[in-house]
Amino acid sequence: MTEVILALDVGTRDAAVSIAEKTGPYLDAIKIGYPLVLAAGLTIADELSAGGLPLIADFKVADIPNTSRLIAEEVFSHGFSGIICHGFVGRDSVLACVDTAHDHGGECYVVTEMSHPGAVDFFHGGIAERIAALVCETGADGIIAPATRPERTQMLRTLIGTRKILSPGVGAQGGDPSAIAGIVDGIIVGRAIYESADPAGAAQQYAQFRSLRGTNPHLPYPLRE
Ligand code: FNU
Repeated sequence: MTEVILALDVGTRDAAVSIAEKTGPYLDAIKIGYPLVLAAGLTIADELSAGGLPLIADFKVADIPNTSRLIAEEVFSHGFSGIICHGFVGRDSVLACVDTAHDHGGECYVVTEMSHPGAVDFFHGGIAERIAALVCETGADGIIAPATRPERTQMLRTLIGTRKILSPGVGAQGGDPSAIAGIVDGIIVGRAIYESADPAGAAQQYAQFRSLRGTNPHLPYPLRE
């Protein structure tokens, strides 16, 4: 099943709780990061995780190993089940996040290539491929790869095998869920759900793509595993 992960980037605690409650039945996880945590405080994570859905911390951790470990410790003491870190910081920093996540029974996802247009400035030319190799070496649980470039995400799939791919960029950034859902383990959707006049209805629409997992026949790279 291709999971539906809500990127809950709203600016108040009340909006976050209200949208999480309305959309929860159609979601597999919720992802929060700087916008909500800086606005509402980290205790919003305890509150949302009490709702029962897995909660992913999108702080794109990119620091020295010790600071990365301190950030990850804080994350996992507030009910999160996963953390997102950057890969370009190198093996030791990624390992700090991976090891801390695993010490707490959680998961670590590494950004291999971002979804926005400017991501091509640095991630293309071999960097995303090197980060994917690092993901395999460090035992990270999966990658973040762009729904806006399904052919790149499919290429990354051949490098990481059955590790998970969570894919942002669906909806507001132009990514087509029917083009990406078949090659990833989860689509990450933010504004197209939380800015909708009917967030529950929008989440329900995206939930229809759950059944596409492993079905995308249109892309050139075969799955390695
Ligand atoms: P929406 N996000 C992203 N692209 O969009 N973590 C990346 O490459 C990446 C991310 C996050 O556009 C982004 O920060 F690594 O409203 C936001 O929280 O659907 C969400 O995914 C996309 O939100």
